Amino acid sequence: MTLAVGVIGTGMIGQDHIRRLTQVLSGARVVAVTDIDRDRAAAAAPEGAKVFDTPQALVRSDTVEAVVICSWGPAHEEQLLDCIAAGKPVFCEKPLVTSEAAALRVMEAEVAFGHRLVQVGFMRRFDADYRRLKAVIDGGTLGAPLMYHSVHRNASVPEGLYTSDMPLNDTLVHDADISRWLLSDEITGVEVRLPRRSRQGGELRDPHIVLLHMAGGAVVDVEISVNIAYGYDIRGEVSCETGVAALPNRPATVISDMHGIRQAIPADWRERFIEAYDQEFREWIAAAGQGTATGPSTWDGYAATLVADAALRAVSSGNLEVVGMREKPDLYSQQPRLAA
Ligand code: NAD
Ligand code: ISE
Repeated sequence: MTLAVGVIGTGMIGQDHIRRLTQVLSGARVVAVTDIDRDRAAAAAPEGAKVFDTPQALVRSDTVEAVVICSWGPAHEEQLLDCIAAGKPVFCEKPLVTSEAAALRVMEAEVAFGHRLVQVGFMRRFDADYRRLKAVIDGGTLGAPLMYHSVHRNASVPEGLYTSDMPLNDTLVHDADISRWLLSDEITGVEVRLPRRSRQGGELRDPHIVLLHMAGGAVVDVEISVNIAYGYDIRGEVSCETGVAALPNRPATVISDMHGIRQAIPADWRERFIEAYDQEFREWIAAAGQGTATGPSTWDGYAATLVADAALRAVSSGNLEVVGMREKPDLYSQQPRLAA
C-alpha cells in the first residue's frame, strides 16, 4: 500500500518534495496538488495527479490520505486546521505558523483530536552531521554544553517575497529548533543586535546577531545572513566544559590544482540538506501511513514561533525579551507507538 499524498503549495520546496515523493522514496505517491497559482500547480503535478482549486477541497478529498503543506508561513494555520479537522496526517514545512495565537489554535485542535497528526519541517534533526553532533553532546564526554555558536548564511533570498520580518520568523526558526534539540533545553529569552546593513539585500534588514538564553544557563549566538552571495553556509560549534564539538559547512569534494586547494560550497538548502529531507520524509511516510506523526511536533513549532515573536519584539525594544511557554500537553511528551 502506498500513501496517497496531496501537496499544497508547488513553489520551490513544494516541487522538490514532489520530486522526492515520486522519484526518490518508496511508500508514497502524489495524487493531488494545489496552489493559488493554478498554472504552477498544473506544471508541478505528476502524471495522474489531480489539480484542486483550493487547499480545503484537496484536504477533504477521499483520494487524499495525507497532506504536505509547502505554502507560505502565514497560510499554514488554516491549512493545518483543515487537516486536523479531517483527521489526516500532515507534514507542514516550517515555520509552523507565524504568531503565538495561531500556534496555540493549531495545538489546541490537535490535542482535542487526541493524537499527533502534525510533523514540522525542521529537517536539520534528520541530518547525519547534526545527529552525530547531538550524540557527542548527549554522550557527556565533553561535559555540559555552555555555548552554541550557530551560523546560518543564505546566498540570497527571493526579492520582494522575503521581507524584513523573515530572517527572524522564517530563517531563525531553524536555529531556534536545533538549539532546543541539541542542548535538550528550552529557550527562555532572546536578544537581537543589528550590525551594519549589508548592501547586498537593498532595504532588507540583514544581517542579524541573535542571542538565545537557555533555561539551563547556556547561551546560543546565531548569525543570520541572508544575502551573503558566496553560497549556503551552515555551521555550528558547541563549547562544552572540557571540549568543543563542531559541525563545519558540509564537507564537499576538495579540489587541488594549479590554483590551490578549494572546496565547493552548497548553492542552497536543497543541495546542503538533500539527504536530510529524504530521511525526514522516510520517517514521515512511515508514521503517516499509520495515521500519526513523529519527529518535530506542533509543540516544537510553537516553541520556535515564540522565539521568532520574541526576536521581532527585541528588534523594536533593543531589550532581552522573555519567551514564556505554556505547560506542555501530555500529547507531546509521549512517543507515538509505531508498528515496525
Ligand atoms: P515559494 O514562494 O517558492 O512557494 C510557495 C508556494 O505556495 C507558491 O507557489 C505560492 O503560490 C503558494 N501558496 C502561497 N500561499 C498559498 C495558499 N494560501 N494556498 C495555496 N498555495 C499557496 O516558497 P518556498 O521557498 O517553496 O517556501 C514554502 C514554505 O517552505 C515556506 O514556509 C518556507 O519557509 C518553507 N521552506 C522550508 C525550507 C526548509 O529548509 N525546510 C526551505 C525552503 C522553504
Ligand atoms: C528557507 O525557507 C529555509 O527554510 C532554509 O532552510 C533557510 O536557510 C532559509 O533561510 C529560509 O528562507
